[in-house]
Amino acid sequence: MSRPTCFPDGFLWGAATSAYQIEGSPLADGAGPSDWHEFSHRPGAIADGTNGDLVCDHYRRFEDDVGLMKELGLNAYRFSVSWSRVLPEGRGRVNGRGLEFYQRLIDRLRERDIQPHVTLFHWDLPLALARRGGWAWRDCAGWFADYAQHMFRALGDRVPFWATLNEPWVVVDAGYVSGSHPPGRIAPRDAPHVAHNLLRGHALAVQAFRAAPHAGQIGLVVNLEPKHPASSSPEDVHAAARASAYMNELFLDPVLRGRYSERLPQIVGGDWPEFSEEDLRLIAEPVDFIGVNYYSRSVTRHDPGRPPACASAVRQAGAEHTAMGWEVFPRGLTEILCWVTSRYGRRPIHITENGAAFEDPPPEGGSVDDPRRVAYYHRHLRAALEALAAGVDLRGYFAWSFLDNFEWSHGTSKRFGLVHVDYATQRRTLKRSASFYRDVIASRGAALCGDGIRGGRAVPSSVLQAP
Ligand code: GCO
Repeated sequence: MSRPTCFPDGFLWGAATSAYQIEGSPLADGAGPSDWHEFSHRPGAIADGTNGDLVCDHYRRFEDDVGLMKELGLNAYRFSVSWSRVLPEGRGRVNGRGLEFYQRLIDRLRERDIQPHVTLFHWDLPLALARRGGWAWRDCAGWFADYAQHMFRALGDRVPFWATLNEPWVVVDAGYVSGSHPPGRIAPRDAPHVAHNLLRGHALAVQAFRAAPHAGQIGLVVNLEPKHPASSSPEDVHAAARASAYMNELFLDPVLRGRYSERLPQIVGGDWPEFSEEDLRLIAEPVDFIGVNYYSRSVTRHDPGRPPACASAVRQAGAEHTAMGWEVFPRGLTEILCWVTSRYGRRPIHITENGAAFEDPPPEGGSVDDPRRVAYYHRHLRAALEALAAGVDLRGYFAWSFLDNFEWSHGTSKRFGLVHVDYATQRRTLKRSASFYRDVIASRGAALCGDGIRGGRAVPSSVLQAP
């Protein structure tokens, strides 16, 4: 197969955000609180004591932010809807003013030829539903589908791409295994039920989408990472396989193969619940694309002290790590996209998140010098090209993130943005990585080929432009 040196026509060049991480004004205009609003105000829950009350103030500055997206040349923007802005109690009464915010945002995007890629659930659950048991409760799936239906009715005519859930694995693992996200419980016995109800909610929403004539596409967004054994010992090899089943197969197997991974029972000590055939048929409702969030790989060793997979990650001495402590491992992106294609068949994939937090210097001279992020994007976009060359049906790439934002339990201490945000003044400054990405987009990827970066600095766009 000939090696593509640029991305296909119609490729989605995007950046991503999520509602609670950027919007601010979480209770404005009749919105109800979300579980993240409640959680981030618990003393000690967020490492730096920040919360989502203001963050990027995107709720009030979205028009300017859309202008910046245009400057970068994005043709797509992935964001999420805050469920409790639209349905303050999570179900029942619709808050028209909350809905209007998303209508206006989408209208602005469309005026600028930026395609909206809308995620319905990026972790912020209406508090009223969390108090009824949230995703651990079977009814939550139906509440989610009702909310999804409101959104399809209101916006279905102008949204080409919908994602039901973002990273359901994190909802399960951080919410119910480690307890670092809401509900902040260590309740491993609930975890399979939470996973199952998320999947049922996803599928019911897809059914609701199919029930009305919509031109758009709908998919699911998962976080994936290759799990490489730390040694060739059978213990570590098995640990890596378990960790991969737990993270990579838990959601994709039931959606795309109609059953849970055969390795799951070993992971939860033989205790994987018997879910009904009817549920499994529902969950396998076909989707139009898979969204893959990729940040790193994990080098894995056997660790009985770390249930449920009894595996833990080993830090690679000598490797480059981001400010999150994640190894920079671009080849893993090619590997995981090829793995999805070989395990589940060739199907449309969007890279719905990829990016890195680094400790950036402050803005100077109207820019922020972030050579390590430039190099990160450069190498990962090359890895995406490799995946295309290997036959992966890759349709889009979304940088995480458009803006510096509220990085969940880390608060605003970790900066992932292409655009620097000064939280005190709300001033936005394009980082060099943003200029680099703009040049890549303008050349449809040709800027990546050859020596796109030198010494960690982006070369001027005139040099990068393809002839
Ligand atoms: C994620 C989330 C983002 C995070 C990002 C960096 O999907 O994990 O979608 O909200 O901020 O991944 O950790």
